[in-house]
Amino acid sequence: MVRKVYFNHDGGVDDLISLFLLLKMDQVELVGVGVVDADCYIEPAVSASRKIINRWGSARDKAELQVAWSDSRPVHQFPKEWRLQAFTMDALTLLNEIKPVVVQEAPRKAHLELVEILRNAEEPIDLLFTGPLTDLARALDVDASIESKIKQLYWMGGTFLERGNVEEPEHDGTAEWNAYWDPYAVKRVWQSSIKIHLVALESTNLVPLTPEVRDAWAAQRRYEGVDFLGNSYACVPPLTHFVTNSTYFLWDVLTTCYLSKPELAQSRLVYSDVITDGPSAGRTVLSEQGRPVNLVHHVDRDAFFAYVTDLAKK
Ligand code: AGV
Ligand code: CA
Repeated sequence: MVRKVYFNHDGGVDDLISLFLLLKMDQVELVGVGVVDADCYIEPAVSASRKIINRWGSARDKAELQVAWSDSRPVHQFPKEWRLQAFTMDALTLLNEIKPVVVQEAPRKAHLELVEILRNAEEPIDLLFTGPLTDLARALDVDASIESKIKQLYWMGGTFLERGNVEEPEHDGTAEWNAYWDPYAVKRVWQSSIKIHLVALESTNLVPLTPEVRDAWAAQRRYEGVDFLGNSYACVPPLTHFVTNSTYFLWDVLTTCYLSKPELAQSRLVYSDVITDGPSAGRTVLSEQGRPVNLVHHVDRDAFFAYVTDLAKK
């Protein structure tokens, strides 16, 4: 059975690898891609997205799938060093070999494009968000009736651990970055009745990029897609001695793989809320009065990496 999926991302290495893997999944049909100016610079991130679809998309993808620019703005901006990685991705030889790039940009801003896609949908669509939730929050504000067209939301974001991954002045370190970038958007989406799968730091902490993973990909670089994985993850620092603020995990790739293969991971129902202001801005908290979310808290690490590598070989 083919599933229709809308993908909204923010141009990081693992966001763009997620797009690549979605195109490799037989059971997924992408119906739209939106790019947010968050953990990237939007121009190279839109460009790299179009090139990835141009190289690995089906004939239908190349003719019909469009990439929309978001004009959503941060409450808290990402560090520039991380945002610059999109330029390296866009310049990889694998993305610049095939010309012309026929994949089009969408005619509307990303959140309005999402409204349009959902309004025109004959059946409910799955949403995959691997950056901040701002475009979804804004789409719901434009037309709340689109909720009925959303099957489920898969979001990389949040954590209920004491330690998040934000290390910024005036913050207490309890938040995850996608939630911190726009906590109000999380609050808005939490107020909806959309079914939410939360791929939080509980599970993504189990899938760091390591030198062993890199070596395994290097050994299989004769497969074009595995070479793409290896070159892409060459842009970011692995876990060697201990976890630092820049250590890279496969956050978004885990979220993308959970969408198509939930048996890789374990989840449980929790009730949650989000703090929007003050030193804990962006922190997701457990609360009996909160809304239900399916928290993905564990993953079979080896099965996950095997699945990613197998998809890339296809
Ligand atoms: O918080 C994880 C999110 C994911 O969507 N992003 C990166 C992934 O795309 C922000 C982020 C947290 N730590 C980072 C991040 C780091 N060390 N480098 C780049 N981005
Ligand atoms: Ca991301």
